[in-house]
Amino acid sequence: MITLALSKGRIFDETLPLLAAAGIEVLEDPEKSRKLILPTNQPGVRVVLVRATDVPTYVEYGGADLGVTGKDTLIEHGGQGLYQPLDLQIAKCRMSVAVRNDFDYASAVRQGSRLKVATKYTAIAREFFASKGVHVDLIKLYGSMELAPLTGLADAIVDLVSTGNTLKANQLVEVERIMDISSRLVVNQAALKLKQAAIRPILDAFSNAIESNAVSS
Ligand code: PRT
Ligand code: MG
Repeated sequence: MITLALSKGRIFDETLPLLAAAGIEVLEDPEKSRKLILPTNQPGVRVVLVRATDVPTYVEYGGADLGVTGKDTLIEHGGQGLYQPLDLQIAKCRMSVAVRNDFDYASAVRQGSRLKVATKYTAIAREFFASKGVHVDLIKLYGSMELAPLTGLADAIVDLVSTGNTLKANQLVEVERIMDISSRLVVNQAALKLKQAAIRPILDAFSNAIESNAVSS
């Protein structure tokens, strides 16, 4: 049995076409079912639904053989011990710094002021501001980062941006792009060896599907 860990929402939705390319069809809709283990049309393949940030943990410890997870999650929670063979080019976004549109970020940075930065991504934020030589006080949040500059909790946030609509709706502006983000396939090291015959064709099908998407877009 091959177990694939996915999180509900964009990662699940955007992985479906890749699975289809490998001949795998998930037989239940996670938005309708309450099941956490979803069967597929292939008796030897199942999908488990976990929180996005738990995907690396499931795969590392063998609760799943394969998983799909954002580069943000891999950097923040560690991808050590995971084989990362493919950038799937899905769930694309960017990690950025944003501030209130009336906040003079350039001057604050130039004057060497201490910035208060709220984020769920403290490792990425710490590393980014350290590399710029900007002093920061990091405030760890678990969601709704956009609220922090509006309430005076922080001067800036570090968060994922895709369309930019959420920032705009909250009078925030993107002032720096830290890195581009997409989702990766991660594979349990032992499974890769022991279940090669089952895993290899999935990797190949995914990789061909990514290539033809790249050609057509
Ligand atoms: O939401 P939940 O707390 O359950 O978990 P999660 O946020 O960890 O998972 P999920 O499913 O929301 O995101 C899973 C992965 O999708 C992330 O780890 C990213 O790699 C990727 N991804 C791609 C995104 C976005 N795009 C994205 N736009 N993750 C989150 N967002 C959020 C962002 O944080 C911000 O609040 O969407 C909002 C901004 O979107 P725009 O379009 O308004 O700019
Ligand atoms: Mg989310």
